[in-house]
Amino acid sequence: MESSKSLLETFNRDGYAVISSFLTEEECQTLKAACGRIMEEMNPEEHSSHVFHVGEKATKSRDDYFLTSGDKIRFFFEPDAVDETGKLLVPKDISVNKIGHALAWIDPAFKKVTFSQKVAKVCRTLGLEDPRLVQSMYIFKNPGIGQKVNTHQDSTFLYVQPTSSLLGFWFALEDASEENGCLYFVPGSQNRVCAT
Ligand SMILES: O=C(O)CCC(=O)C(=O)O
Repeated sequence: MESSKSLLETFNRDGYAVISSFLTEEECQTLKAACGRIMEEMNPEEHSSHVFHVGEKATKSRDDYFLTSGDKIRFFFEPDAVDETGKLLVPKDISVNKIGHALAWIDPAFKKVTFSQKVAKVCRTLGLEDPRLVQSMYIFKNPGIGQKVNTHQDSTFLYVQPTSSLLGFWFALEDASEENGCLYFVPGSQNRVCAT
């Protein structure tokens, strides 16, 4: 693992830092299994009318179900996974875009990793003094379905003051590449003001 000093330098310069193999293989499997259980128990009839849109249609997603999900586990479907009545058009296990937004508070497996000593150490290294966990999600990137999320600053979606105080931790639970929907960054873009 990178030293704390170089992690901080990289983060301050680029606005992000990658820590390889941060979670163990066992932790990744545990989180995937926990998500599998949550998906298994989910009844699509209760949730599938809630689709997650990006781009120009994004405002359609910001309904009450979305806006009141901050302390719940809720399911946001891919637009191509359901018809206009909410009927599933694809197998349930590839139908969801994301689960949010309080996974790490509610599910014990996600809570354990999120509040682990190694995450706390990264927080300290980056100079966070009183961090608050305001949102946690599981994002799927299922094959053959889904939308491209364009570059954005998270603080234009999740409003905090000052905007620079918003920090995201992203954990890749599988090897991620451009082919299967990896996260990507624009180095230095933390110093620019971007509109949504
Ligand atoms: O769904 C994605 O690909 C990215 C999501 C994201 O950037 C976010 O939720 O802030």
